Amino acid sequence: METSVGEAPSNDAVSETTTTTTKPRPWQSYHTVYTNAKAGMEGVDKEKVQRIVYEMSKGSKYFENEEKKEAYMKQKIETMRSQCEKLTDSQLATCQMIADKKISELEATRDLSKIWLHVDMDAFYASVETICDPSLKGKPMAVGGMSMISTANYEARRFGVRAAMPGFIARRLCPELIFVSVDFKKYTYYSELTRKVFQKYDPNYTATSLDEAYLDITKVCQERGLPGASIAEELRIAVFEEAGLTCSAGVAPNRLLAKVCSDINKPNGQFVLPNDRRAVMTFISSLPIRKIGGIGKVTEHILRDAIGIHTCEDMLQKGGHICALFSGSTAEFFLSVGLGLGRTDHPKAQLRKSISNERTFSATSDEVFLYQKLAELAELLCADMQKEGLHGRTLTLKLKNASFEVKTRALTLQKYICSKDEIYQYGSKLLKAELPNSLRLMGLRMSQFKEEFGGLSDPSQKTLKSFMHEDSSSKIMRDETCLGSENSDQVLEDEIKGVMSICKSGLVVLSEPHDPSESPSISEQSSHWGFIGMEDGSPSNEKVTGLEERSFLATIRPCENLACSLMEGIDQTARESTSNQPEQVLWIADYKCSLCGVELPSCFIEERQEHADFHLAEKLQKEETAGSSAELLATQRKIPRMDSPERRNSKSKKQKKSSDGGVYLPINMFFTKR
Ligand code: DCP
Ligand code: MG
Repeated sequence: METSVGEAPSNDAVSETTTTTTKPRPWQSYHTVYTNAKAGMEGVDKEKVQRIVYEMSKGSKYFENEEKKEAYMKQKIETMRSQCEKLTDSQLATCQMIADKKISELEATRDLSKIWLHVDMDAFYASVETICDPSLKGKPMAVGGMSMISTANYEARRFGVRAAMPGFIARRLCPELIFVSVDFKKYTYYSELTRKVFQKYDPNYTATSLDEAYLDITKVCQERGLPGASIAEELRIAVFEEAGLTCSAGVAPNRLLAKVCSDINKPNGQFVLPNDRRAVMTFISSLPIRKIGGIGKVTEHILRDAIGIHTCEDMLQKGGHICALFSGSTAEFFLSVGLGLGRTDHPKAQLRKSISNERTFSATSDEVFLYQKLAELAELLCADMQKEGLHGRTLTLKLKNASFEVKTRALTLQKYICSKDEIYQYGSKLLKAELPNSLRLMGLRMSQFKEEFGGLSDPSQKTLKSFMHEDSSSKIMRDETCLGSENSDQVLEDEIKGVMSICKSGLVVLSEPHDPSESPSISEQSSHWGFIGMEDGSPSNEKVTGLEERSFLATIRPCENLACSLMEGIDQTARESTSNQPEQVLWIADYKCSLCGVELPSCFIEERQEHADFHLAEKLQKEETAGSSAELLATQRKIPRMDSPERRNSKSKKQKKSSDGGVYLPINMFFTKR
């Protein structure tokens, strides 16, 4: 078992192959979730993985969407860069003062009195499968099938095989890969065994998924006069004795750091960060920002390429830029990351912030059908709201067009509503403005609930807070939209999208000034389908900030217009614990995919998006297969069974039988090509 104390991990361990030839290598800029390193992928030839993933998905809708996301990110970086250039010295100096003030305020909140332990099982599903079938030991194996794998053991990871990757790509990377079907009953059983152990160390432990938990071990350390390292070691041995599984642990003064630490010595290891400010600052000084829960690919790239922030410490060095360019809550989160701060209390149950539903259907511009869909959604939303006694006043319509472009349109009413007729009535107004359009998905979300659910009892009665927000139209817009992204991992969001106008009806209508056709991904990125509010924090439930701070910083920020025109938000997707249907996938109990049962905790932001994209691609394929001519069916789409006459006669060498009895789908059959 590996144990260590102290230093921060180095940047992603996956080796970057340097190029010596001048041949074009388009895959080098093709970064998907599949090409991200996970524990155990040290030494993987990243370029090879990128090339294979690129070649196997090129031309597919998935690929196109990835390209759009990439273009979106580049655009964000450019915008941010040009905003940086526009900052005058005096603006920067003022922002630096604001940052310094915020840093000292944050520093004053540092709590080093708690010892947190984050435990994460090693290759969980794969390890459970290996216990059940010891013949798998030492062989590269993945849990899942040809379409999607849930995890891979460490042997397979050496080939670049990882969770959320389609199985057919994994098999190309590792031809001898063994596939084992997912069996949640087993994982739940083993998870219960591990929890029995956690319970002994912290009866109030918080399990964030089947294989992960946070434990406050302060008391047990005190009572037994043992350091966190010993308790962690003991707990890991106890888990092994109880369940026969290894796990890794991180021990630190707060939850955010404990999570980072648990990944450092994976598998079967632990890392302890002492409860000492200097130790924390040293650890954080070289910690790549991507290691922090809540900072994903887009955020990482924007901070790195536009502002030059690579490590957590850089957040403090560039505090002036951060305060100039981001809203208060985001800036505060970044600065707190720079200080290595995180939550030290037990996460509390969160109030529902929104309720939503959505439906995917074959792309159509038939308005009768679309209004009928809207009526169904209104009825469903009304029923869901009634079950919980909710009355809301912000209604958001989400649309996805035939090319995967997502946009949201929201309106906020002066009164609270809950009836299906009212929802339909206002939903129709939003829909009407978007037609004609060919759509494949529609969703409705209600937020801003009555007081008992977190809203104001009388919307016409202003609190000081709402008054401050209403001081600036951009603030209203921001708080109403609180743009979160369901797309990939980005912390950042676009604040500029919304323009507010007061309609004759007295509605405050929020709309996006951009023509979504110009940059489709932008509307998708900016779509918020989570909840409104800032109660929650990063994926590891780190509290970020409240609205008070947001308005405080907004009012004193010298370049409000700049800040408003830039990015904001803290990985809303990750905080989307209350949304019913974040994508076309419904996450049961916020972690289990309703369509296939794959478990993805809310912190698997990229993976969730990829997973949702996968189902969409799958659905598209089915739709188009159904719509295709019989000839097309026979020649392109139909995947003959291994034992079918067509298959036996086929000369194709690409189709292989998977170990789980399924049929190997080559990429061009799996994804719908244009
Ligand atoms: N999981 C999944 N799909 C993903 C990621 C994870 O279904 N995209 C499931 C399978 C994993 C389990 O969740 O076994 C736990 O996820 P981890 O990220 O902790 O991955 P592992 O436990 O498999 O590996 P390790 O923690 O050793 O990196
Ligand atoms: Mg794990």
